[in-house]
Amino acid sequence: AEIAPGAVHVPDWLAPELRRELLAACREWARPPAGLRTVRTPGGGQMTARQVCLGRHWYPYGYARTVVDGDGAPVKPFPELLGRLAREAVRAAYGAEAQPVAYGADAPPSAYDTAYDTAYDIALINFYDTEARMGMHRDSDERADAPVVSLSLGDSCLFRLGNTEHRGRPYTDVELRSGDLFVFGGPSRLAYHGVPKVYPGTGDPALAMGPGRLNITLRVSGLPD
Ligand code: MD3
Ligand code: FE
Repeated sequence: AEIAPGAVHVPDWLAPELRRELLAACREWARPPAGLRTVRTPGGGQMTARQVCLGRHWYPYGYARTVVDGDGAPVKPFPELLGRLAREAVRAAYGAEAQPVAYGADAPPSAYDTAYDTAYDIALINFYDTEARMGMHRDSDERADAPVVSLSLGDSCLFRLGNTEHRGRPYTDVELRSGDLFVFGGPSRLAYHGVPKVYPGTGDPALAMGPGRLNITLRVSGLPD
């Protein structure tokens, strides 16, 4: 379903076997060094969702090769499995008609055209316990306009997609469940968004994940190698 221009929700997209594989991989990626960490915000607060990064380390507000605000370790590599998954996800959300006929100078200036030949190179994985939230924000630290791909595992949440002007209304609320895909490109790439609530006990019985929610976002950094 297209929730807003360029924002496409594909419920139940991940095959059960792939959900299990991703959960197991997330548990490995969460281990130190460069494992799960609490993100401190510039105002002296901290995010309630904890995070692990692959490819590049995100910190407010930029990307680094090492965990500059944690153990200082080199960031874990971005696995090719996630690169393939990202390209498949964009194709699933936008369909074959979104495939670029031209790439580069001749391509039309829309994020719909940029995705397929673009190398996804960053994963930000957020771990929500049942109390965790994410306030309304924009993702503007990437230097590329390729769509952000989001995969959800575990407990359901309330996801809020706002507008590109400010944090407030109008917004559209969507429930995200285990296995759902969401792709945010085109006019929605810089929209405000957040996670106001996790719904305890709504998780995926087939996953045996325990309470909480996992979200994997796949991104194109636009940064030099
Ligand atoms: C809409 N994560 O990591 S995923 C984030 O569920 C983030 O953990 C949330 O916001 C989560 O930055 C939401 C959905 C998402 C991700 C990126 C977006 C929505 C987006 C970028 C632009 C617009
Ligand atoms: Fe975000």
